[in-house]
Amino acid sequence: MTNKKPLIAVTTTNDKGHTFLHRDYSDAILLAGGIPFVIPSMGDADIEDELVEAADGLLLTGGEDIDPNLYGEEPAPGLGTLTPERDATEKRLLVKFMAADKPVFAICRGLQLLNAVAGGTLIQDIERALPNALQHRQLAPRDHLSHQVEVEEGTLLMSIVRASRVRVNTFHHQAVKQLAPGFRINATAVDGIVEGIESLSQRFVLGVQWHPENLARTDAAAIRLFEAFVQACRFKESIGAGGHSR
Ligand SMILES: [Mn+2]
Repeated sequence: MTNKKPLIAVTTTNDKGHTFLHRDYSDAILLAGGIPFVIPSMGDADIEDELVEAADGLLLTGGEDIDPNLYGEEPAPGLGTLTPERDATEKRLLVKFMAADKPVFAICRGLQLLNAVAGGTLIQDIERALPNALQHRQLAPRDHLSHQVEVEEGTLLMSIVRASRVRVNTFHHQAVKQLAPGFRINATAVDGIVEGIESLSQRFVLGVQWHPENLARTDAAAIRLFEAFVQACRFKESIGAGGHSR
């Protein structure tokens, strides 16, 4: 373990010539003791390799819908805006960070990308697929805690939030359909919508469907998520039995 602040690669949306990141993401990393390192969409494999080597962890942020081609489905009515270049960049980075066993924290779209890249599928539009589901696209302010999620016992998520129920904000219309192999569900809403997943084999590959970055100043579970992620990024190798060391 080192006292140096870990460097966290943070993914962004490229839109109309701008690289866009909501400031709450970088503020939450700073608050948790990390250094946010904002990365644009890229296409250069050598640069990406160097980035993965330089960075201590990857934060996959929220954004537009995941291209259903990524999980072997055709576009359905209700599918929103796609950002294929971002999908491609994030997919390559995710695979490389996971291969290096560096921590990945995936928020909202990030969780969906994680599940798709790891071999799962997505509900393209919750309202169409599940008309009786809760409202998962809240119209309340970003930091309003809209719905409850039940946290699974014995999960990494439970060890971080230390509560079997948390209230969360919600800004998504897509969700996990089929869970990726090698992952487990760690949180669920009362309507059955998956609200969190984590890797069974990697030391810290965790996704949440809500937006803890908007809650980092006000909600204990939210800041703990960022602190646990940044803490995991301080370790250069696996801890404990069963981990592989380098
Ligand atoms: Mn939700």
